[in-house]
Amino acid sequence: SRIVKAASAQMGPIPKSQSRKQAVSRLVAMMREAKGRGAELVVFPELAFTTFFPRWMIEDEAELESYYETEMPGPETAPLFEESKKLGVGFYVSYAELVNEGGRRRRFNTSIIVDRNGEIVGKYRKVHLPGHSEPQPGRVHQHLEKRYFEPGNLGFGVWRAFGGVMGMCICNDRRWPETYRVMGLQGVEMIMLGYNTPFDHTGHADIDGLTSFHNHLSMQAGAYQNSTWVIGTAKCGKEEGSSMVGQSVIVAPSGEIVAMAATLEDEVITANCDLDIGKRYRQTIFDFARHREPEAYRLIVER
Ligand code: CDT
Repeated sequence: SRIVKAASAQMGPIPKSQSRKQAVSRLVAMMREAKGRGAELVVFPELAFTTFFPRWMIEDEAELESYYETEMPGPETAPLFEESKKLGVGFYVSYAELVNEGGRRRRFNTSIIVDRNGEIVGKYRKVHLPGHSEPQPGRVHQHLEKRYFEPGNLGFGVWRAFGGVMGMCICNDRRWPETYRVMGLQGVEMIMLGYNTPFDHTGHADIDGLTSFHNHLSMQAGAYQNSTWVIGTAKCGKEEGSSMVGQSVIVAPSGEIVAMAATLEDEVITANCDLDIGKRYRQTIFDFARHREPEAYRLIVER
């Protein structure tokens, strides 16, 4: 067996008034708790340093840019990296990224994997951006990710770390089978992801009423069909009037949930994740080399 002692560190709401420094100290406290329980890797939520700002139409550029990171680590996020190195605990975290690339300012919803020495080993930019680019009339909370980010341009990579093959994605990506399959084809053994999922995310009561079910359905299916562990971490609870789903989970390659958060607050859950469980699935029912029929899938990559 190849055990990765992993934690999901769920966050309760981050109010608009909460500083990055305060958010980072919450993350550091949970990293310490995870370490105390033997974890070597902690998965934090999507956009974990600030409130979920895409819920507002923000016209003031300076205000909008205040939510983005221009360097990672930066002065306010550095304590998380220092703690990581000190404790020997790696992590996944997501943040809004502002960069000069190709001669222009670009904004992405980004995540990184940091190893046990506090060094960044992998970077991902969210591919599936939900919501709208213009405010929608009649919505209590907007969801303007399409306005504030451009689709990720790094694809779905995997990285050798923590004794296995690690992958990542962000929130809405978890609902798309292609996300998991592209990493599955690269032999991924553990996928880390963070999410912010408001209970009113579609505006249709019949769909929104199934928010918790669809949250787990997506991650459990992705794990099973690709023989991989999935660790999904929420930012949840009532944030600035928007209620968001919790139930952060650690899902085994069997598709079974082996740990789940019980609150809508800052909460650490842990599991000993044996990467060799995935191997068993990959060598039998999901032996891609023997059983896949790519010729029949061509439509998948058509526009
Ligand atoms: N953050 C994020 O991607 N949330 C979406 C819900 C919003 S859809 C308008 C999700 O898929 O959970």
